Amino acid sequence: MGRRCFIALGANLGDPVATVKAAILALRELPQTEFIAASSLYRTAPVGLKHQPDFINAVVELVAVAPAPTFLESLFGIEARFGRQRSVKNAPRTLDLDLLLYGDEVSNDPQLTLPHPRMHERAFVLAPLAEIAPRLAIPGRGSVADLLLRCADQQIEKMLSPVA
Ligand code: PH2
Ligand code: MG
Ligand code: MG
Repeated sequence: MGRRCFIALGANLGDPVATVKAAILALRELPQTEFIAASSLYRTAPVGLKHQPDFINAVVELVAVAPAPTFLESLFGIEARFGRQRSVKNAPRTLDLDLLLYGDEVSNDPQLTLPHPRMHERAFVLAPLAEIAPRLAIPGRGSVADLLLRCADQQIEKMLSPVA
């Protein structure tokens, strides 16, 4: 059986709007997955990073059949195609794809922690997630809608331009 997966997209180098739109298309075309939904794009202030450009963020939902580590490898493949250089942690990036949720799987593996360990406190993840999955709950954390209310101090702006 396939698992319902949510992937966060983020970019703040080059042309981040074009990159995130193209990455959404790449996710739509991943083999052995069924595309379900993409959120709007959001322009967001950097969280936990100083002196970096604003980000463009979005969230995609799809159903995947590959095991989580294999699926994560396919996300790294898309990051690499978009020129992601893995230098220092949290460097500005052309494209970051984070696996937020893989069904209801819970994992403390440092290579792939599920749910994503910081998603519950980040408006740039929760707002696009709430847009496409308003009744979703994060295992161990609570409902996305409730968690988003606690992030009211974080600056994010929903963009009007269509994603595709
Ligand atoms: N990603 C980070 C750290 N901070 N801030 C915003 N606004 N958007 C991001 O995607 C983001 C961030 C680490 O991946
Ligand atoms: Mg990230
Ligand atoms: Mg990442």
